[in-house]
Amino acid sequence: MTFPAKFLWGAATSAYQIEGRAPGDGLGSSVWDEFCARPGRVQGGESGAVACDHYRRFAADVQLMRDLGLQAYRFSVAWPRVLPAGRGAVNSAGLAFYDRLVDALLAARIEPWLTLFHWDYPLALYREGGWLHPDSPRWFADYTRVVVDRLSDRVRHWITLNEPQCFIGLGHQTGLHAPGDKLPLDRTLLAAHHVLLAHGLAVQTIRAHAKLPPVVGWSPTGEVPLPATEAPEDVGAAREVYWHVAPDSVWNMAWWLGPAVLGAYPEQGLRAYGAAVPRFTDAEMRTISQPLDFLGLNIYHGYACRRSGAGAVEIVPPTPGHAQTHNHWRVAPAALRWGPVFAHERCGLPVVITENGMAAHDSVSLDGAVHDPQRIDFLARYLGQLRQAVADGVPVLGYFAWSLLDNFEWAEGYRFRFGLVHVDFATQRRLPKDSARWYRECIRSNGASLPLPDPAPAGSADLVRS
Ligand code: IFM
Repeated sequence: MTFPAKFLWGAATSAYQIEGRAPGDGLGSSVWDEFCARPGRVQGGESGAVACDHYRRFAADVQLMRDLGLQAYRFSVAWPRVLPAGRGAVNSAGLAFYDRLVDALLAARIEPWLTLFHWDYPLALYREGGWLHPDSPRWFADYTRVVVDRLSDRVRHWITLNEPQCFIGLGHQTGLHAPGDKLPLDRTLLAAHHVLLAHGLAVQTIRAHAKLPPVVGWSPTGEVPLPATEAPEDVGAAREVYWHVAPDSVWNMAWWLGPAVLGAYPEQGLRAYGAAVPRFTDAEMRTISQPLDFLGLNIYHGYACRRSGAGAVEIVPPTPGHAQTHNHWRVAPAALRWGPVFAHERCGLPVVITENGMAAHDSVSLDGAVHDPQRIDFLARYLGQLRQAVADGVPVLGYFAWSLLDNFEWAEGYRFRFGLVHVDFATQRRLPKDSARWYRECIRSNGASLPLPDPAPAGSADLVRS
């Protein structure tokens, strides 16, 4: 059991989390700049003002990627860096940065995977109504056009939006992320509808204007329900939960993948949300459901489900003391099998894991190295399960580790380190962790260096074993 011959190995980052706001380059403000300045919203009052200073250090960072043997690098473009007011005047210095980055990647034989939106929404547009504004899908499409016109002679791989569940759920419904809104459900769903339209228009824009034949997808996320055993009834229970829409939350796959991939909001979701569903037209649904080349999945954690004797679905609590990451996410390797399986069997698209990784208690040891055996163990277990998804018949095209660098973890500030490369935020010194060397060998061998037999048990037995 191996990975396909053309399997692509990469690592991912996002603009606000690493670039920093090098002054004097014409960058506009994003909702995250404003949110970070509000007392008490971000751990330690921290922000992405400097972050990894990647804007100035990108060339050395590309060299790090080369040393790691990366075949692909997923980054995001900061919308307010390109269009400081979100629309209208283009900041040529901002676009020139992405030019240089893409050129450096190609010179290092690293394929650029470009995400158009990873949460740093232009503050000026937010003040005009943001994702609630009926013109917001068009604003995003116009921004997409600017990026495509400039970079599509070299960039082939495009991701429209990263984790809509997060920037709408946390940003607009619970207020834990920028812009910090706590909208009622009907307004939240209106913003979500505009996000879906923005995705569809962006796909159309890419396909209409890209110079190189584009490969287009997007990257939803979610905790994956896992069958407690491989018995068909438990697999069925997990599948049912995977596609379920809870009445008060946008944390699900169905409300996002239904329109974007299958052309319709899910019936169960329409019933669950009821009167809060925005008005929409058939023409809008056609705009949203553009053909995609792949489905990006950001997968970190999962929880076990089973079918009870009475036929109901039960969520199975984890064994006390079950392994967790530093930020208290449950370690659940089988998520990287069942997430792709459930998504692919309904959507029919090839899958790319556009994010996976963990926050660990990383620090520089007395010997000067960063030893992160838990991350190595985590990656080995999860990749073993991804290999199982491939064996199950899912066309998995690639895998992006989150993240290349330790970086700004949103409302958590800098306290959770997800990088393969350690960053000393006082000096900006980069130090590849043990996991970076481990990942390099995994890439070099196309996964053959992973332990066999699979280190993680089948199903999610690791979550429910007592
Ligand atoms: O850091 C984030 C990233 O921006 C989006 N996906 C999850 C990561 C870890 O929380």
